[in-house]
Amino acid sequence: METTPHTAAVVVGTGFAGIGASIALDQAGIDHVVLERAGDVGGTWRDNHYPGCRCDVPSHLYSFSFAPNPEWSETYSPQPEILRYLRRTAERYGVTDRTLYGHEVLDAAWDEREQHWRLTTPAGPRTAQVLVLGNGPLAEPSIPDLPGLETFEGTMFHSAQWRDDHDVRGERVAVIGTGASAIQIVPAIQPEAAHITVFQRTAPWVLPHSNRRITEFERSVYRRFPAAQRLVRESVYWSREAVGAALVRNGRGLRVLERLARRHITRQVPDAELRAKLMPDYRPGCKRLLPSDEWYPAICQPNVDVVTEKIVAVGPDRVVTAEGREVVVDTIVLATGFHVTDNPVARRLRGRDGRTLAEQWAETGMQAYLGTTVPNFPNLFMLAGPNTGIGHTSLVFMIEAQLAYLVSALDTMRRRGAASVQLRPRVLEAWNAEIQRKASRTVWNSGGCTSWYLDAAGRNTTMWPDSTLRFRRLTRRFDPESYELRARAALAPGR
Ligand code: N01
Repeated sequence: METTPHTAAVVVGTGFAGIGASIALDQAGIDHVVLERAGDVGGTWRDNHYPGCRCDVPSHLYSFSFAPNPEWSETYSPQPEILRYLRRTAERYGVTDRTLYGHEVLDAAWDEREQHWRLTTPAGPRTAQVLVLGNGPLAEPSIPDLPGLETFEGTMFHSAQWRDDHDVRGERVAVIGTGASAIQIVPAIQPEAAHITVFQRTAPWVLPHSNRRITEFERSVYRRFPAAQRLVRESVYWSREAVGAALVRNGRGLRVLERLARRHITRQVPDAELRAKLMPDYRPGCKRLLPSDEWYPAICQPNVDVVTEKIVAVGPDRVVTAEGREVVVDTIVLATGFHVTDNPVARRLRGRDGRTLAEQWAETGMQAYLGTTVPNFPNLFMLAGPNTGIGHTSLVFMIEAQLAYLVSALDTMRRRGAASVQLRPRVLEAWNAEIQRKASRTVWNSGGCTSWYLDAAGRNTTMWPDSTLRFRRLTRRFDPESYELRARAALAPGR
């Protein structure tokens, strides 16, 4: 009889979170596999490869603290370089050897009797004592519910599913959305497309960018003196933290950002009518602040139009607006974001009482203690989970903090001979009350915009409303008193 493969832990996904988790577990001697639905590592940096895609957080910070890369070519790296970095890091630390590709987790159910997770994948079932989710909040493209979208006969794709085989040269293109993805795509394709119509529902706040090439001299210094790069990383961290404080405090700091952004648009958009269209009507930071020196100049080109009228229909060859405008296009790019507050993965996880995480969250909204653990889901550790989002700095910092917590938890389990740890409901209640109280004062909640930071009920279930340093302090060590520990068998031994 065939036995179901079992490992002490299973990690889901191979973005920064999954790769980081696999490295941390390996270093802690925990036997595990990594399940990846695609055929390559990289997560969001593999999937998002649209023209112009690059990170808007400086790479000296947007990388693992334990794997600096002295070879970054620019201060804000383009996507291919980040993907190469992730592949290289995954290979160097053996993650690729532990990864099973084409293994999407279709279902995961906690088995209370056996004290382990039962997973279903296209390659068959697996079990694992501990489940680490590194599937990421920005993984499931959100396709807008526009009447007639399915009748469009031209080429249409989401920004995260860019069709490399499709050439927009000489085409009439509609770009729907003006978020972080769109503002990178439009300047990249503007010189080639015959015409671009940008459909803007909400104008973003755009700040001047400070990207520049990193000289060969600087790189040679980083190669020879890694401490120099660590110093740069520190200084980037603290300057970003200052922006974070402005967003959280929602006070005077935002006025400085607003002045900068207003000066930027005034300098770059001479046409007063267009400028009025592009001027946001909410506080800066309420939605992600977007750095770009190329967005406004691209928008000002004669082959680009900005349409702010609501889209009411899509036909076989056109987009129709509420004011009766019909824009005939060859290609539609849906730069419309992701399912964040309604992550479909929550529907695939079944806890101790058989309910899915989506059902558990239906009443409360997404919430997890330290963005990591939830009651009724023993031995489940989420990375980049609820309220760990930060727009101003590197998510990799938050992920590394969570990894310290994970390793400390597994160490506690091993030392105490615990088969499982389960969060006490009252711990989550108190945690979430504090998060919501703090979030209510931030610009994300009260800045006068609607965004995916808030769920349908208006709760902030995504952003971390405090300093990232505090998050790191809170996650430094596992706190067993917040959990119920079940002692049935020791955590399966390591290698
Ligand atoms: O998605 P978004 P994104 N009709 O959700 C509009 C990360 N990221 O892919 O603002 C018309 O921000 C929507 O309008 P509105 C980063 O965390 C990072 O651009 O809701 N428009 C908005 O303009 C970022 O925050 C980098 O009114 C519709 C846009 O589509 C996250 O990914 C680079 C619509 C969606 O913007 C998501 O960014 C890129 C509809 N029905 C992305 N539905 C880095 O550099 C939606 N919209 C690190």
